[in-house]
Order: sequence, then C-alpha cells, then structure tokens
Amino acid sequence: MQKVINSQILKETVIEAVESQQVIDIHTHLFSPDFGGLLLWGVDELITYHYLIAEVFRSADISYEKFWAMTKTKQADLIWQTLFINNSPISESCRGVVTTLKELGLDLASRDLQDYREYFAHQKIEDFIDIVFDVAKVKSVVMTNDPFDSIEQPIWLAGRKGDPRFQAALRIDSILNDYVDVGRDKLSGLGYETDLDLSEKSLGEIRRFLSDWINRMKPNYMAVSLPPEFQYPEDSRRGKVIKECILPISLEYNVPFALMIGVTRAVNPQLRMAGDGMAKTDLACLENLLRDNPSNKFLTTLLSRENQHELCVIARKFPNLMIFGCWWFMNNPSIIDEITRERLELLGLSIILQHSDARILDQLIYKWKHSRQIISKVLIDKYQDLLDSGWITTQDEIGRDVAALLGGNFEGFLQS
Ligand code: RAT
Ligand code: ZN
Repeated sequence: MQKVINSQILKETVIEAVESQQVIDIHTHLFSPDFGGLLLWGVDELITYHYLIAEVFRSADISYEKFWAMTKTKQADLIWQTLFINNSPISESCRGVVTTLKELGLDLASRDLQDYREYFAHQKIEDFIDIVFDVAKVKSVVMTNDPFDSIEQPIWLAGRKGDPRFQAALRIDSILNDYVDVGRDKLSGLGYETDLDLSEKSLGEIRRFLSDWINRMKPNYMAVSLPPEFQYPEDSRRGKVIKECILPISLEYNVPFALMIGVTRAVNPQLRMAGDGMAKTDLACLENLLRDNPSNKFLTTLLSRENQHELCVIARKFPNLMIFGCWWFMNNPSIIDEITRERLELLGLSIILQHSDARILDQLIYKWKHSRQIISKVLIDKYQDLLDSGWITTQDEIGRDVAALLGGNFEGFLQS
C-alpha cells in the first residue's frame, strides 16, 4: 500500500528522502588513494582550502609573500586564529569547516586545532574514505583528471585500477585554453604530432589523443572551464579543436562534453589558486553548439548568477543539454536556494541538482549536508504547491524524484 502524502507528513517525508539518498557527485577534485599525494584530506587541508585563503587576506594583516612562505601548518594556524577565533566563522566556507568537524564527532567547544590534528593523524586513509562517504551519503564521486599531470599520467598509463567509487572525467583545459603555450607541447611530449597551425594532421592527432585517453580513463565526460568571453563558433584554435576534434569524438564514444563557463583566471595572481574571478557570458555560444550538434550530449554549469535564468530557458529548448550543480561562487545557500527553485520551476525534474566541487575529501560532508538542507526546503515548498493544487502524491513518488535529482538523472544521461 503506497503511503499518500498530506500536508502534515510532507515535511518529514521530503527530509527523509533527501537525507537518506545516496548521491553521485558529478564534479569534484578528489582522488582515490592510488593517486598518492593528490588525495587531500585532514584539518590543515580543510582550513587552507583556497576559498578560505581568499578570505583570510581580508582580515589578517599579512603580506602575500609572507603568507606563501609559511608552511601549510602555519597557514592553517593563521586562518584558524583569524577567521574562527578572532571572528565568528560565518562565511559559507568557514561554516563548512565547522560542520565537517562536528559531523566527524570532534569537540567544537574546545576550538583546539591541535586536538583536531591528532584525530586526523590517527586515521587510516582507506578507513577514513569509508567514514566520509558514509557520513556524507555519497555513492561515488567524479574526479577531475588531467592526462598531462605529472603525478596522474604514469598512473593512467600503468592501467589505473583504483577504488571504483572514484570515477574519471577527462579535463582538457590546456588543449582548449592554452594550446600554444602548454597544450601543444604536452601533446607532443606524449607522442602526438601536433603543430601550431592545427593542420589536418594535427587535428587527427588530437582526435587520436582523445580516443586513446577515453579508452584508457573511461571518463564520464570530457570537461573544460571557459572564460566569459568564450564564443562558438569561434575563429580561434579553441573553436577549431572543439569543432574538429571534441565534438566528433564526444559523439563517437558517447562521452558528453561538459562546459563550465564564466571563469576569469588569475584576476589577482597574488592569491594564486584563490585568485580567479568570474563574469557573465553571452550564451549564444551554448545555443549555437546545441542547435548545430543535436546528436551530441552537453553538460553545463555557469559561474555567474546573472546567467542562470537564461541557462534554464536554453535547457528548455535543447534536450541534449543537462544542466548541473551550483558551481563555485554559486555554491552558497542563498544562491542555491534561488537557482534550485528557478530550475525546478522551468525544467521540472530533468536536472542534476548539485555537485560538490570538493577538493578535500572531508568537504564532501559539509558540501552535501548544507546542500541537502536547502534542497529539502525547496522541495517541501514545491510539493506543498502541488498538494494545494489538488495533486495526490505518495512517499514512493517523492523518493523516486529525489533519487533522479541526486544521481539518477546523471546516470540516465550518460546511458542515453
Ligand atoms: O571550485 C573550485 O575549487 C575552483 O577552483 C575550480 O576548481 C573550478 O571548480 C574548476 O573546476 O575549474
Ligand atoms: Zn571544479
């Protein structure tokens, strides 16, 4: 007998469905232990997350030079003192550390960083991964894999067989955004004969590179982050490689092309990885790609709040576009709340609600806990509106919908 939902039990039903759903995290920067030092975890990594580095310079009286000369432990000490002790940790990135420590069972009352370090020092990474996946209720994560990275490359070439909960995504930024200074050299270094003019031979070699690495990595998708001025079609090397290499290979192997648009890299280079900014994009680029390549599959997330409504309208026009997550500067409660509502209203359940972008394993805990809280709130409102309109729904149907939004839609899109 299916449990019919009324207003009295709606809230608890939605919260239970959202809280218990195992998620697929479709974009992270995490790595499985076989990637050695690329897998970041522990309290010092949490506190020196680049989102927090940007914040510490706003409050601490320290020069960039002095900060970067410090060890990670000293940087963490400074950030802890500045953002958690001298000030209340209100920002989303600070609150994330608080939630993570709390969910791991650490004593927040002590505020003793040394104690927290001891806890992590006693963890064995394989067990700790299980703890984090369990607490965060994450089924699997998609990594960001750079075939040119000097640590990653040999591991892939040796036929990586790591923890299958960590799946691959083939990241191709250097080929598309930095072909002249980086991409071409790296391709040549791997034996792909490419020239600066992108002759027919070079284009063939780039296609061969993509095929080889798709066969090797079995990526969920090929991904690139793009600046706000990105256009398509584009009279540039990037435009040519997308048209002649990425799109045909994406189609041939049924590996979607993920475009993450809106980042302006190194707005303040002194901040290093924390120094990137953003701006809104002319989304004609996306419409052109989708219209001209109806058999290709695209995943997209955007960095500018101002682009989000337009993105929903584009997704209504093109079923070969799957929009996903609240990316980076979008991943804050007020904005997640707003754009999740907007997306559900314009696109119903045909979206991937969220990804974490976690760089540090432990962050899966807070990123998903915070997101689930907002997702529940939004869904309660949406189902309440439906009940008020006279629709009769059941617990099973709500569970089905939540499962789609937090993972099923991604799997379905990959398989379609
Ligand atoms: O969210 C982040 O940590 C950013 O630094 C980027 O990694 C961004 O998500 C990207 O994938 O380029
Ligand atoms: Zn990312």
